[in-house]
Order: sequence, then structure tokens, then C-alpha cells
Amino acid sequence: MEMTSADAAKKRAAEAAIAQVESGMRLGLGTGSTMRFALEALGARLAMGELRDIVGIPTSQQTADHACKLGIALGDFADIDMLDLAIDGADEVETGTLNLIKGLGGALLREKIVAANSRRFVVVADASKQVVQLGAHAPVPVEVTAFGHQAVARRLTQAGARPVLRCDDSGQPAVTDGGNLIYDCHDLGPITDAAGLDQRFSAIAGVAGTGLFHGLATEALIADGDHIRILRRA
Ligand code: A5P
Repeated sequence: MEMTSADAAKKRAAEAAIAQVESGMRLGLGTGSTMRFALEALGARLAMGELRDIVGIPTSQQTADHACKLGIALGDFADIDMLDLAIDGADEVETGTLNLIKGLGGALLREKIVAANSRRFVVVADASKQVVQLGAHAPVPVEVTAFGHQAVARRLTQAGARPVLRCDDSGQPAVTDGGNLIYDCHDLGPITDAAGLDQRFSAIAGVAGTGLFHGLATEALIADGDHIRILRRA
């Protein structure tokens, strides 16, 4: 099947990020369709012998399974203090701040832990993800404990959101790798204070984490046509 232009762009951005990987690095491995291309590129560099002694911490079971198939060694935070480089996709990337909305793939909590424990965090995305201000297209995913999630939803509404419980294809609540649920919070854009909103949501008992990532990304590689735009945090 022929690759769509969006997939071709994701692949270009992913490959540009994997080109930054050096032997001996401890990597954070994100989740999503762009990251699938990154894992393939990393697996290919390992298979060619261009890289050695790479260990990755996966942000989801899906990424762990794919990485294992490609021969990428995996570890966890029991053995790794700080990652050298985390690579991940995003649903929105704000120009200038590199604040992000993440989590439409459901792995937001682990993705945030990995990004927060990495010296560098490179975001890979196609140009449709770059926005002037967050909240342009994507809702803000909020991961919540299953216990009392209805109460959490009411507090999210009081905090100004329109939370919608995420369901899987069979109509059942989608359960994260951590056993939590996700509310996609709509009607929040444009988000002028991502840090403040994250703080307000995170303060609600039962919220495990939000998909608002601020002050974490150090660089974004945005594929636009044949060109890769490199954005650094202002
Ligand atoms: C996974 O939970 C998400 O944060 C993804 O990183 C994000 O949804 C981007 O995914 P795609 O690369 O599939 O667009």
C-alpha cells in the first residue's frame, strides 16, 4: 500500500530524530504512529551495526512489543537514573514555547514520566501538529483513576472543561497501561496558560496526569513537505 503524504512526513521527522542517536545512549521511546517509524529506523541502525549499547525505556506496551520485535534492548528506571534522549510524537506542538498536547494515543502518563527524566526531549511530528497556541484542534487528555472517575469528571467541568470519557471501539471505557481511564477535555482552546491549566487539573484528587506538557520538549522536528523544520524552545 502506498504511504500517505502525512505518513511520509512522520517518517522523515522520525528518521531525523533517530539520526541524533549515538552508541551508549539511554533512550525514552514514545508511543504512536510517528514513533513506529522511529522504532523502525532505530532497529535498522542497530541491525546495520551503526549503533551499539542502546537501551530504551518504552512509554507503552505497544512500543515495548514493537521494540522487542526489532531487537531494541529495553530497561526501566530501576537501572537508569536519567535518559540521554527521549523521542516522542505529539498531538499539538506550540511554536516558540514547544508546549505540547499529548495523549491521544493513550500513553500520556508514562510519556510524561519519561520526558521529565530525560536530558533532552525531541518531538517528532508532521506539520499539521504545529500550532500557534495549544487547544487549536486537540482536546486535552487527562488520565484519571478508575475509582471515583465520575467525581473527577465533575471537578474537571468545574475547572472549565467539557470532559468526555474515552471509549474503545466496543464502546467500553478505554483502559491505559497503568489501569486508569482517560477524559478528553474539550472547549479549552486557545490555551494561554498551559502550566496554570495543568496545575489546576493536576490538583484534582484522582487525576494521575494531564496531556499538557510544558517546559519539557527541548527540540521539535517538524516535517513539512520534503523539509524538516527544527524548532527549539524560545
Ligand atoms: C500517545 O499517547 C500520544 O501522546 C502520541 O505521541 C501522540 O498522539 C502522537 O501520535 P501520532 O504520532 O500517532 O500522531
